[in-house]
Amino acid sequence: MITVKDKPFTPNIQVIEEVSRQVSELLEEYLFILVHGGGSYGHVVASEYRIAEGFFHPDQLIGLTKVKLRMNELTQLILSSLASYNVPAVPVTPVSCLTCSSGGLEKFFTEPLRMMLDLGVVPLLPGDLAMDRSEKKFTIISGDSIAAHLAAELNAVKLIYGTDVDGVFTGDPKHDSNAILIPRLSRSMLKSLKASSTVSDVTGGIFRKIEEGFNAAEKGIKVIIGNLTKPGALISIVKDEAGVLYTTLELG
Ligand code: IP8
Repeated sequence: MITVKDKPFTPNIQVIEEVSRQVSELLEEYLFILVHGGGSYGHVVASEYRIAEGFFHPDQLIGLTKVKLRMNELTQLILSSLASYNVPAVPVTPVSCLTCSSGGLEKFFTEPLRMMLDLGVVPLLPGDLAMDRSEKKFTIISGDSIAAHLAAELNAVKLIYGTDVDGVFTGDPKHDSNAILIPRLSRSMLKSLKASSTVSDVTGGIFRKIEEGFNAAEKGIKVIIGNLTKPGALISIVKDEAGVLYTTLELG
């Protein structure tokens, strides 16, 4: 939702601004950690250098730099927008405070985040490259994984995944007019959904959100996948207001 996915390096400024505005309004009552993905920034470069596959050639190393350059650009745009709405956000770089093993998140040093939250500061984290303890040596850690991990570790009440459609559908709502929104999604429904999907993200697109989301839901967190391109949607979802469509992950 924060980038134009089929146009490399193109932000969706209007959406970034509207979400920033809503965060600033909600900050009077709620604490937030904001996590953003790679959109049409990080994924383009990560896939060019095959970073998510791990280390297999020294020519990939400059790809690490290029992924950071592009992700920093996107983080900077979001940070500027948050600052313009007076949101006290501080960017936190995941590659410096977490490690992975075989592509999965292994350890996260969350102390600085807890201290920021205590102070009313909003940590802003991107999906990132990460050092990997296995023979992979490095990998890409999705913002979706980071968000689910932090939600569980910091006892969040809600984990909200923002996207540009109303939630999870039976098909791709952008190409299939018969696709219907699934208001409550259970794990058992996932398999048939996967069979009908095409995914371009190096980290697995919507299914990553769903799978990571279920891990958080198992720890008692309410997990929602909703359309944050709609003005006011974040406020409605945070406050459980009626009238907004989304998907909730349901256990069992
Ligand atoms: O879009 C991936 O984050 P995601 C970040 O949340 C990079 O999967 C660096 C491609």
